[in-house]
Amino acid sequence: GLGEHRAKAERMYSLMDGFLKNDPISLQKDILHHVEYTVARSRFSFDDFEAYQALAHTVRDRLIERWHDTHIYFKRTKPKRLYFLSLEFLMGRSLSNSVINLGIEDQCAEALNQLGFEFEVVAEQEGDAALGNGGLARLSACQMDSLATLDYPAWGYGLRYEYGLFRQIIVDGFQHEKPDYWLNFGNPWEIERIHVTYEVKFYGTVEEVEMNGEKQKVWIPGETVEAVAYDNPIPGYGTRNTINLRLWAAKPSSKFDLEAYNTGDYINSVVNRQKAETISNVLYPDDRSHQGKELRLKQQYFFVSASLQDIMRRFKEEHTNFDELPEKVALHLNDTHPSLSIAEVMRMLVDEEHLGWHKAWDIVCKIFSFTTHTMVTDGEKIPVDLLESLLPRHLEILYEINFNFMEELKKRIGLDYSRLALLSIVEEGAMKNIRMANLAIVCSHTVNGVSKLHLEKLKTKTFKEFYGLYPEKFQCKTNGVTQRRWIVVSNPGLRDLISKWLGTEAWIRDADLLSGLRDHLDNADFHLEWKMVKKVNKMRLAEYIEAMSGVKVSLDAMFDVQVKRIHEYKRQLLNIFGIIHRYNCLKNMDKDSRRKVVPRVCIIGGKAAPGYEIAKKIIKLCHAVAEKINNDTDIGDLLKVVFIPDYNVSVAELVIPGADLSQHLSTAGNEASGTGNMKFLMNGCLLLATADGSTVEIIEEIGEDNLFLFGAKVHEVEKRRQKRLSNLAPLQPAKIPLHFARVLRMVRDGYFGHKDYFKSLCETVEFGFGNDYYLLTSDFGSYLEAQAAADKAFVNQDKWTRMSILSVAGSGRFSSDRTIQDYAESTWKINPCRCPL
Ligand code: RUG
Repeated sequence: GLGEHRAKAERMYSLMDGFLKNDPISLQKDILHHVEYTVARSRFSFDDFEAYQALAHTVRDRLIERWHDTHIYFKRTKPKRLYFLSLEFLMGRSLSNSVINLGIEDQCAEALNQLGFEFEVVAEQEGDAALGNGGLARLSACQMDSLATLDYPAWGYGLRYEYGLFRQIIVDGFQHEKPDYWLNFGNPWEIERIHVTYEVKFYGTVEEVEMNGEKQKVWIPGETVEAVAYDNPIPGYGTRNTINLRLWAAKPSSKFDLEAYNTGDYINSVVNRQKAETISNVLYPDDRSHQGKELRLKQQYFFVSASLQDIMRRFKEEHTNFDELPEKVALHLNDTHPSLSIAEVMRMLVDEEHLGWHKAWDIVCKIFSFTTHTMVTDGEKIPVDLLESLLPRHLEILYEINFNFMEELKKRIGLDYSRLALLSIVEEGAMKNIRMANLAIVCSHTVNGVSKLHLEKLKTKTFKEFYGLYPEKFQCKTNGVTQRRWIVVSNPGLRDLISKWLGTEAWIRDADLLSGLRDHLDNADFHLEWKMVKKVNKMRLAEYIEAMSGVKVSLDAMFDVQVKRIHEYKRQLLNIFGIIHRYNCLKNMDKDSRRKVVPRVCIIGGKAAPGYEIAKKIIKLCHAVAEKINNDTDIGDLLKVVFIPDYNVSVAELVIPGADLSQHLSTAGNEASGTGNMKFLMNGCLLLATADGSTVEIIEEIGEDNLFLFGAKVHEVEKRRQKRLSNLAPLQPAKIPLHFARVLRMVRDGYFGHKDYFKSLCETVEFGFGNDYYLLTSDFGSYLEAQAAADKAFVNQDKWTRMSILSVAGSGRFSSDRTIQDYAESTWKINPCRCPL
C-alpha cells in the first residue's frame, strides 16, 4: 500500500544522495564524470568542445531533476494547462541561458576555470538550434522562457526538424544555402522518449458504418507514420519550475506492411518505410508563403495529430468527463500553421469518443485561442484536392464546420452572398481552398494581434467582416522579448551595470523596474560606465567583423545595424540607397567638411528565402556597394559597409549589444509587430524607424525625441500608393527626388557592376515597372533627414547617452513576461503553479 510505496521512495532517495549539488567542486566532479563516461574521453585530456559536452550534460542533469519535480507537481495539483502549438521555435544556444536561469553561472565558470577552461570559450562551442525562420519562431522561444519563469503550467509542442534553417554562405557576394544538419554532434538538451510514440495516419478513405444503431463515419487510413517525442526542458529564472518543449520526429511505423514483405518486394518496402522519416526532415525556409505543398501539409498534420494524442492522453489520465476539457486545457494556435488542430479535435471527440457533433463543437470553441502574426490579407490556404487525398475525413469535418457556420451566418446577416463568400472557410473558385485564418477565427474564443497597430488593421481591414461579427474576440497582445536572453545572456556588462545602479537584480524577473534607471539620468559616473559597456561590446563586434569579413572598423564610428530577414517590405534597399547617397556626399566634400562627419560602420545581415530572387539581389547589391566603398582609400574610416553572413540567434547576441543605431525601415502597415526593435531598445541602442508595428508603442514609452522617426504613417501610405497609381504615365523624372534618382541611376548604370543582374531590382522601385509599391521614393527624403538627425545626436555624446539610457529604461513594457501574463490572465485563464523547493 501507501506505506510500502513511501518506504521505497525514501530508500531510492537515500541512494540518490539527495539533489545534485551546485558548488564548484561538485560541478567539477560531475563534469569530469561526463568527460569520462558520456563523452568517453580521458579526464586528463579533453578539448573545449568536449568540455562543452560534459558541462552541457552536467547542466542537463540538473534541468531534468527540476523538470521531473515540476511535472510531478503539475500532475498532483492538476491545474488548467496551456498547450502552445507552434511549428517553429528558434531556441538558439541553451548552455548560457540554462546556467543563468538555474542560478549556477558563477559556480560553472569557477568549476571550468579550475579545470583550465574558460566559460565563454566553452559556451561558444555550441551550435544554434534554428528550428524556425525569424520573428515568429524567436517569439515562441522567448514566450517559453517567460511561461517557465512565471510558473505557468504550460507545454510547448513543435517539430524536431533534422535540418534547421539553412546556413547562409556568401560566395562572391551571392547567397548560397547550405543544409543545417544541426544534430551532427548530438544534442545534449533533448531527451529522446522512445516510449512516447503515436501513430499518425494519412490518406485512405472514409466509410460509413452502423454503430449502436447509428451511422458513424470511420476513416480507413492508407499510411501510418510514427511520431517519437523529444523533450527539451525549459528552465524558469528564479524558480524551480522547468517546463517542457516536446518536439516530434517522424519514424517509420513499427508495423510491417506484411503484404509487401510477403510478395517478396523487400527492398522497396524498406525504402517506402524509410520515406516516412522525411516528414520532419526539413524546415520550410520561407516565413511568408507555404501555399499548396503536400509535404508542408503533412508536417502540419503530423505535428497536430501527435500533439493532440499526447494532450488527450494526459487529460484522460486525470479526468473522465470531456465537459471538463475547457476548464483543464487551453490550446493556443501560434499563427494559422497548427489550425488543422480544430478539425482533428473534432474528429477525436466525434469519431473516437463518440460525442455528438454539437457537444463536441461547443467544447472545441471554448479551448482554442489564436494569434496571427501577419499583416498580409491573403493568408494561408490549403487546396481542397490536397486535403481530400491526404486527410479525407478532415475535409468532411471542415465542410461540416463551414456548413453550420454559414447557416448560422444566414440567420444573422441574411442572404448577403458576397459577405458570406468573404467569411466562408471554404474559398470557392477554379481552385477550391480552405482558408486557415477563417477556420481559426470561427473556432477560437480569442483572436490576438501582436501590436496595437496590427490589431487595428485586423479589425478594420484584414478581418473586418469577422470583427463585425465577433468584436469581443479581437484582442491586442503586443509582443515582447525575454530580458534573460537579450540582456542577461547577451550583454553581461550591461546586466552588471543595471543591477549596480538599481541596487537589485529583481529586474531580471520584473522588467518594469528598469524604469528606475531614469533616476540616474544625469549622473556623470553612470554615463561614463554606460559608455564603457557599449565600448567593450563594440570591441567584441569589431573583432567578429574583422574575423568574418576582413574589414577593420574604427570603434569611434557609429555602428549602424540592420539585421533581420531580407524582405522588400523591410526595405534593406532603402538602407543601401542611403549608404550610396552618403558615399556621394563624402566624395563631394572638401577636407574641412569631412572632418566634421560622423564616421559610420553600416552593418547589414539577414537571410533571403532561397526562392526569393529580389531579396537575393539585395544581398548582392549590399556586397557590391561594400566592395566599392571599403576599397576607396579616399573614404577610409568615414564609411564602411559590412554584410554579416548567416545571421542567427547567436550572431544576434553579439551584434545587438554592440550597435549604436539600429534600423527598422518597413513601410508603415507592413510589419505586424517586429521584435528586433525591442532587443535593440533593451541594449541601449537608438532606433531609426518608421511608425510601424510595435515601434508605435515604443514611441509611447520613450517619446518621439528619443528615437529617429521617419516616413509615411500608416494612414498616409494608402493615399500615396493611390496617388502613385493615378499617375498612369510613368512619373516625370522631375517628380522623383533628385538624390534618389541619382542613386538609382548609379545602380542601374552599373556603377557597382552587375548592371544586368540589378536591372530587375531597380525596376521594383521604378514607375511603369514595379511602381515602387513599398514607397522608397517618397520616404527617401525623410529617411535622409532622420539619418542626419542621428549623426547630429551622435556628436553630442551626452545627449546620445541620455537617449540610450532612456531607451533601456522604457523597455520594460516589451518584456515577454508582460505579454505572457496578459495572455495567461485574459486569454488562456491559467494560473501560476509554482513547484515548491
Ligand atoms: O513578420 C512578423 C513580425 O512582424 C512579428 O514581430 C513576428 C512575431 O509576431 O512574426 C513575424 N512573422 C509573421 N513571422 N512569420 C510570419 C508569417 O505569418
